[in-house]
Amino acid sequence: MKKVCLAFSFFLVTIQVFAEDGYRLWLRYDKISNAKLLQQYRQQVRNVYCPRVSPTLEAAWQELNAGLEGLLQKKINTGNAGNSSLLVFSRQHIPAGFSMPAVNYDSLGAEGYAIISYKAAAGKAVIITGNTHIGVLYGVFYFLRLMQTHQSLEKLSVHSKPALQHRLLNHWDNLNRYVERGYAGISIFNWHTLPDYIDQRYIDYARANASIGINGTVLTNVNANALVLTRDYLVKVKALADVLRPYGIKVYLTARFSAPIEIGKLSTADPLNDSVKAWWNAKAQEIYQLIPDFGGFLVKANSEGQPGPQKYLRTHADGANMLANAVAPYGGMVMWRAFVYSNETPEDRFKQAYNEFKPLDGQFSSNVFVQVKNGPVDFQPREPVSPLFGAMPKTPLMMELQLTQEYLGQSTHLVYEAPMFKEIFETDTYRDGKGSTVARVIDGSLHRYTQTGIAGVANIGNDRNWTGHPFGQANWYAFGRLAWDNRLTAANIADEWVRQTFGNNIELVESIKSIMLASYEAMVNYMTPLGLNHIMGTGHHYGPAPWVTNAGRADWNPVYYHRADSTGLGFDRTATGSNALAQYAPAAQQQFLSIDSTPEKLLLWFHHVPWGFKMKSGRTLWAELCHRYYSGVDSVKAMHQQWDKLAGKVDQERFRQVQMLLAIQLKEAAWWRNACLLYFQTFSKMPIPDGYEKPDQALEYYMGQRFPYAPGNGL
Ligand code: BDP
Repeated sequence: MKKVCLAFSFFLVTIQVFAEDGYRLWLRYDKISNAKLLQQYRQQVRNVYCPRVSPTLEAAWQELNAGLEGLLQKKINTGNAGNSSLLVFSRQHIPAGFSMPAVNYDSLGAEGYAIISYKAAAGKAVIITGNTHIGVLYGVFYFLRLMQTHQSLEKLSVHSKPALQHRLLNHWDNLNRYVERGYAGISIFNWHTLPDYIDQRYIDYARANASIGINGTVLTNVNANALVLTRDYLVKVKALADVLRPYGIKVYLTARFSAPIEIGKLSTADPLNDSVKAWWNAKAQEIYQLIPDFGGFLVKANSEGQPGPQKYLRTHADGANMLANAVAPYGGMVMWRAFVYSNETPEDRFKQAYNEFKPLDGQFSSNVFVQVKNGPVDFQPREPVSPLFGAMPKTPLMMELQLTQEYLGQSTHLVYEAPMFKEIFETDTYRDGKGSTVARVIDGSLHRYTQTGIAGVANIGNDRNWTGHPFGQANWYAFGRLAWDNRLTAANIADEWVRQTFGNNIELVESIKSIMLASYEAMVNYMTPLGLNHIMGTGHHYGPAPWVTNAGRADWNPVYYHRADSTGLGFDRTATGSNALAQYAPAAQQQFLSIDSTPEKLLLWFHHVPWGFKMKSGRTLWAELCHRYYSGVDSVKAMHQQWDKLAGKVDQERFRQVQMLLAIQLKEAAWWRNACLLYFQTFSKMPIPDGYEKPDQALEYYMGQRFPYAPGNGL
């Protein structure tokens, strides 16, 4: 008997392992675990009326059907408008003679939805509706989320529309499928087998994105390859566009500025040259013939070696407008990146994007976005916000966030990014008085932008679970949810995600949430506390290397950023230093003017602080630095212990995966702490305070580490 049981349980485990490989993301639709609730839901959702009059409503029906069958474990009957308890239709298809409950369609815009409970002749019913079919699909995902997170379906009265118009993923995927800063396998876009082979993953990718409201995707790397603009590739792009379209997702491509030379055989890419303009116009026409709703181009120009208009002594506006004119007749747009800095310019790198773009405000065509990274340098664990936010009232700014954790532990560290996104959104730029938050710049309410948007650099690859680390999925999820509604809290979003991804057991939910919510600050502490930044390894950006002085250019060296010397630590960006502070609005500058007034979490971004300076805790800067590094590692220890307690409550496969990854994170957190403190100690000349476990290796050991095959950094 025992043997049979063992064999049986082995069999079960095998099934389980298969089922919980993370592929289903947050769209798992497993049977409602609470018997009473299941009973209620079954009574509430009987017949469904959903006329499948378009590919989008077909997708809505498919999702609803799969979702409900999974959650309720019963066959779903289709009904008519009179006898159904769930009705799904758009404003154009209100059934004849149907007495509609009050829906404020005018408040829903082009993508919003309403979900309303009402009393029908046949009993209680719910309608999911919107002005458009895509609005309805979003509503269906919302409804399924309510059930997956065990919410009540009674008295629903939801009206929701997105805060931003363009909610995009940016894939940094190359045509050879290598993903720049990708830590989850190779690209999901298989250019070799497209257009004839449509991987199920494309459809599941579309579903996942639609479920969180993402409505656009840039398929290719910002370090662009012109080949994607050739006919051979465009037919492949069209195949992807066709798959994504029913889910409301437009495709975009990166445009290599020198494409007219590389694939067009012209001798120049000068944006004011007539043949160049004609080439791009013809290219746009060719693209739109294949893909009538093509979104447009994303461009990295004159940045890190990418070609651009400055080679021809033209401005970024000249370059952007030329491309914008080419796509304008078809309703396309151009996202022109502000991530520019030059090694020929001796100016503080922090200041360069602002110096370059601020003077161009007002010169861009109306279908151009300037796309700005959240901070002035480069996706560091914690950055102040870019001074461009609020400084370009006449130019819609699109914010670029990084979901792939290039500088945040890549895909071995559990770091939930929503608290960071929220911190960025809530920062006050003071550009138009108090309350001029970054969120209000981006959602256009501050300067009445004519178009609004946000982009997240994707963390997706062809790993079975999409993101490498199972918790990387939460960052993709949180990005979409916040792009839709930036008022959601990091805790709300974590709650939703955990319930859908791991289950609704309250103890489990609370404990995973607390791990997630502690993780961002923990990572900042063990990597770059107090406003340190850019002290990672060269090239691959893996691990600590604050000692590096020999990178290709001055502003790639960690020493450029931390400026440690015998007197102290940090970069003076006040008037006595680079005066980058002057780029912020006066009221925003105020808080950073003196060491005392600067929030400690950003201190070393703005000040060179003496080692002996007394911090708010009463500790010296050096002792505080030690304290932060040690507490960061302690937090990871606590996260690890909390996770261990979930044994048996999380499926075995994901439990083990996360457990092993947390062990790596703990090891690497201690590595960051030890390497950084030993290095900075060579300047502070102060001991690591008593009571702290001492580094187990000497500085030379850490400095001698090499990682030639660390992922994410080119082929
Ligand atoms: C940096 C990445 C580099 C990207 C660049 C960019 O290290 O791979 O190409 O940003 O955003 O963070 O263009």
